[in-house]
Amino acid sequence: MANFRPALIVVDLQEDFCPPNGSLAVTNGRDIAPLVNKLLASPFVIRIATKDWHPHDHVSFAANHQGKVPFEDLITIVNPYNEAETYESRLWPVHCVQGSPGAELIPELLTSQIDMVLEKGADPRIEVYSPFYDPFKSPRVYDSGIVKILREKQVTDVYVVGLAADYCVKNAAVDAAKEGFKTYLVEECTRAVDPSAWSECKKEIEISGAKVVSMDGPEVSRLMTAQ
Ligand code: VGL
Ligand code: ZN
Repeated sequence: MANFRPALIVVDLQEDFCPPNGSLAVTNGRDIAPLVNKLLASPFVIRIATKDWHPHDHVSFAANHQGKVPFEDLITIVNPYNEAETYESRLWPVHCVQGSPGAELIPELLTSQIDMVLEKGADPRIEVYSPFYDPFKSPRVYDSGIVKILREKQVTDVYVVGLAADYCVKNAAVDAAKEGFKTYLVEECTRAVDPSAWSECKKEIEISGAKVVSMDGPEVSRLMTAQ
């Protein structure tokens, strides 16, 4: 396996996305930690954790829009540099406010095995689910630089885990595939905000070229035996 250089991206495994107290708790979100830790022990070229990292006045908080209901209502996000470019985005409870306890990575995660933490969502004007870049085509408002990091490390394969499956994890996997990495979303290491829509969501992920794989499958076993 001369040319197998895997990277792991642990997306938003933060208190606010986990029971019992998270403001945007994903059902059973905390339960993925032991399996994520197991993956972290594999010989990845680089292990990156991302954090959702919002200011109080973030556009995705329903509380910042009069009369809007979290989880239900949508808002139109406009490219601040190109008002012709817009997208619809869901509104959420206040979550992952910069420096708050809810924005902390959960203590169950073996952070000593993580090489780098990337924060996203700091621009109050736009919603960014992907740890790669925002959904705008031109000009792009946010770019984390993760593609450069992965290329510098000559990464070939990207494994994506974390929360939430149907938002940030999905967007991370889709963008990794779009950038040409062989991409795997490890299903046991994620949970969805809306589990009833997960099978439909998986299809969308696979259309992008990323594969939804199992902890017991060959893509993960290969990690344990690779060097
Ligand atoms: C996320 C909703 C809002 C996520 C972040 O990490 O999936 N979901 N902000
Ligand atoms: Zn967020």
